Amino acid sequence: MKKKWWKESVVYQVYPRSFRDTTGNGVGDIWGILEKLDYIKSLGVDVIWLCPVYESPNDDNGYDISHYRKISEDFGGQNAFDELLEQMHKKGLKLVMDLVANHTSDEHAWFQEAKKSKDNPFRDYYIWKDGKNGGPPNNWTSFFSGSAWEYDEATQQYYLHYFTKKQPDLNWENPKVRREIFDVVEYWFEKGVDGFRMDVISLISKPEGLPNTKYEKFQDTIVHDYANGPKIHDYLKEMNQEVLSKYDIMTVGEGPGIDLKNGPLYVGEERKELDMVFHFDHMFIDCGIGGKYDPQPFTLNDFKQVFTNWDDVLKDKGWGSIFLGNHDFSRMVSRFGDDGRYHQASAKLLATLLLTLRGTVYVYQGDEIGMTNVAFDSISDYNDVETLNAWKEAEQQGEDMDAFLSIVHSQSRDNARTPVQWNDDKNAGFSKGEPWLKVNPNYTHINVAKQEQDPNSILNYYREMIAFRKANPALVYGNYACLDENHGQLYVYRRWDADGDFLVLHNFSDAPQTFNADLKENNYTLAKSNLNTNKLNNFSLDPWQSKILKIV
Ligand code: ISL
Repeated sequence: MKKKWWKESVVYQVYPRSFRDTTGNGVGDIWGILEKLDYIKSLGVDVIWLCPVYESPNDDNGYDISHYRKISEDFGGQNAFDELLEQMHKKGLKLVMDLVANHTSDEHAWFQEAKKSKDNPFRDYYIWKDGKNGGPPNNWTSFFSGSAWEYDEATQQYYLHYFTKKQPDLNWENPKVRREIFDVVEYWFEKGVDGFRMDVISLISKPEGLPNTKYEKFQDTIVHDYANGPKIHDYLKEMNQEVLSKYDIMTVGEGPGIDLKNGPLYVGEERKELDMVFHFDHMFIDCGIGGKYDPQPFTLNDFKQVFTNWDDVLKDKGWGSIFLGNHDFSRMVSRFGDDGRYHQASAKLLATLLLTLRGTVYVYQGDEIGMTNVAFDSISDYNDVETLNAWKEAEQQGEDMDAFLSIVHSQSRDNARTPVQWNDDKNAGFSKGEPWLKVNPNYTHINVAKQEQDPNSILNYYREMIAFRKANPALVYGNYACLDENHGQLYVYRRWDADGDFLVLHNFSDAPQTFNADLKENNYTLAKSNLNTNKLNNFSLDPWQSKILKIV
């Protein structure tokens, strides 16, 4: 496997709206990121992925861009951005931006033109169709509830929007659209940006003829109808050739509908498309027919299988990305760990997991202190458009709304968007004003300032684990083999190459567990654990314990 800086990097994801507000308007800003740059650097990470900071009416918090070359004044404008890039580079940090090119905002100049008339030169930048039998052109639904089509009275046609109706999909069939996007990418690379995370890039090529979907489960519709369209790889190859290949940058494509079969097609090194993708196999592991708002139990074995299968399909071909949370899902410790009694141990276990798998590691802001889900009493405290639309739909369908509120508590994207908990001052030290989204009341005991003081904190454990990974390249590049596929509580794997050999054990339960395996031929030393333990170099684990054993 060829060595590359981005394979060895640990990426820290910043959702700027919730990171740190320096102006008191309740919205995080780039000046706030600058203020905390030394903190980010102190984690030992190499790259910041910055969620969208462009001009936007914020129907979907910046994922609806109205100007691709302008930094939103809410976030501090171009000056703040230039300063951020300069300071980051001085400190040896790289900056990856978010490219949202499946759709624009309906307030983007292109769409404003496009909707003027059927023969407007920009009409073909978007996907317009006549209705059928007095309704939309097909039965597609939006990611955020309701039809994926919006009727435009003035020109009497529908336009396609996979997300909100304020996020019309671009028509990538149109070479002018592709040129516009490639120019945007080039514009930011020329400014010195080090890469792009490409939003829903798997959705840019639409299926021929836009046929009705026959699937009941939305996840299936995504895989079979919306994602991986017939021209997707042509478009990515073209983008690579036209612009990506000319710079020493990294790309990670976000990919609903990317699966084990097509994943390697996006990131195969020979194919020259993208460097990495985010697949969602583990993130939708608990979704039922109704999708995210229809949560179902899952097993640890299914969870392990996802990582094992992906390592298997990518090894020797391309490179993976390892993440357990982002701004679209609930908090990883609440979801895959235990945010009650074993909060600290399980948050550290998940950190150990993240930092010992093969692939580039992405840490989402706040996870390094074990931030948890929140449970607001009223839907009026929620902001996320996905949550609010799902709520409206459930109301219309006459669902039990008390029960639905508890689903919101576990599933809402706002779980990951509550402001970062810096200290126990008012608003967790996030803002002197009224935060755009309430802070999680547990900030009084879960916060950065407190964890800075505690050598055993989750925060300091992240620092240690990041340093540990960097000191042991076998954890980055080494082979991976899962050793306990059928154990319901343990996840045990080996990572090895010429540089080192490790056995990594995790106990995903609140009871002690022992790994029974005949591995006696080796000698083990305990290289790291998330718990202070006296059971050193054996295979017994306390509740939510991780151990990294060095094989000598
Ligand atoms: O959040 C999800 C499920 O609840 C995902 O399906 C998510 O909508 C999907 O992965 C796409 O996410 C990305 O594009 C969206 C934006 O709202 C998300 O924040 C972004 O990460 C539209 O741009």
